Amino acid sequence: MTGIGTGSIHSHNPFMRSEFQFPSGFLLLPEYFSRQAQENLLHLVRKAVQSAPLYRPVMPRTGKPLSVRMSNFGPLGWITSKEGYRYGLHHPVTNKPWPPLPACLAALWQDVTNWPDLPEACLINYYDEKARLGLHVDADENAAKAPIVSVSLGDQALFRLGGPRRNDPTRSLRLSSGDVVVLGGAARHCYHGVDRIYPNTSTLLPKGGRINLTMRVVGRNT
Ligand code: MD3
Ligand code: FE
Repeated sequence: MTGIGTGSIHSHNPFMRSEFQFPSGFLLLPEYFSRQAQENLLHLVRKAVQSAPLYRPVMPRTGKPLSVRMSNFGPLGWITSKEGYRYGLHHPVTNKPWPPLPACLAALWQDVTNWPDLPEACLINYYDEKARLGLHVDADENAAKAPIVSVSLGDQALFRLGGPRRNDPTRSLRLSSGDVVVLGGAARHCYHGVDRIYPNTSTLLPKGGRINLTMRVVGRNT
């Protein structure tokens, strides 16, 4: 079965890939934050991780550690354990409440979304030069229609965005320090991950690496 008219040439031809289309609701705002604003934000993250230290989360079931280290601004924080993923009121190591969301992040949320409520959780991810984040969907929030807003600080990352199914075509883009990404609508439910960090691409963090902040509305009963 070769050639024209078999009807199967497209699906079996490895050179014929379906094309990536940006999901609706995906918005990249390059350099939303000035250098000065990035330094102010970094200072706030540093203060937060003094009381809520970065810790290495583990995969549910296997207990395998992730390479990304995490903390949160509250009131709620996203935490992982062998029992699974959940949102909780306390830091898993110190058992203290999470530090509050800084006003400038609340202001960002109000500037780039139309969502009536403020986010309850802001996950702080720290990537050293070897850290990665595998392709996943964010599905632990009850408020599935609320957007997510992300801020990148420090070294550039190769970010990969796919579609609602794991095997959908993907597109890679570099996220740089000061960039903001808004994930609303369909984009909110798309697969995504971080394939690599590009060392020495920013002078913001003296020891290098990348910080990503993601604000989320969690919703009822957590
Ligand atoms: C696309 N963080 O914390 S931020 C995560 O760079 C996460 O640390 C990545 O994925 C990071 O869960 C990506 C941008 C982002 C956040 C949430 C999304 C992109 C998204 C949800 C759906 C689709
Ligand atoms: Fe995610």
